[in-house]
Amino acid sequence: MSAQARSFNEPMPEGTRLYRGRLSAAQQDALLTEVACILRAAPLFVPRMPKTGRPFSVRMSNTGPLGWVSDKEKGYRYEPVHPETGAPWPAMPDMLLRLWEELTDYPASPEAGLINHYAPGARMGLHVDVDEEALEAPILSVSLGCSARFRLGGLKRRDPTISFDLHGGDVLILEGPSRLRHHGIDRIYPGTGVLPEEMGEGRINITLRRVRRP
Ligand code: MD6
Ligand code: FE
Repeated sequence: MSAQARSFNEPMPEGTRLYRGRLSAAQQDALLTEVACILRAAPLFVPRMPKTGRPFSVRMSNTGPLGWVSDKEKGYRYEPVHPETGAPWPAMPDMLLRLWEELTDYPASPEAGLINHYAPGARMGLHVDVDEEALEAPILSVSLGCSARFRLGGLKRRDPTISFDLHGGDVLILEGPSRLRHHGIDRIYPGTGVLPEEMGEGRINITLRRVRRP
């Protein structure tokens, strides 16, 4: 289906902006090439839940001066270095910085680009992103590779949810009154997109975040 054909009539709550097919096929390929390069320097790691140490099914890495990490001992936080290599996170691709400038009004650059890799069967439970000091800043998400079922809820965990699919090239922003909405990924749809060979089958999602107040 073309980006056009699936872009009509998707009412979103205030503060939730969905840009269907925002990246062309060529832009998606170019960004995936940059992500492949980032992942060679900062390999995907398995984050673990605070306290229980239970592994996430999603593997992660980061780009930019700060990266989101989680382990049993210290929990969710931002760190300037990779938890396994100890090296600084690779620089954020210009393409992503430009996308942030074009689509947000925020007066400072994103500091963290969290890269999530979903193999078939991986999912992301309903959560709120609250580890940032700059909660007034938007979070901008870019989807690449396979499509996925995204669930968007309310401010309270048990509020009703809506679901829609995110496809490669889609950009989703949560800001203002939607910044603290619960959300998650129920599943990905294998066979609906391609990633560079070394990443295997699956989906990549990159979320751009401002962590500290400028
Ligand atoms: C994902 N996205 O699409 C997970 N968070 O794989 C997120 O958790 C997310 O899409 C904040 C804002 C937008 C998002
Ligand atoms: Fe999130």
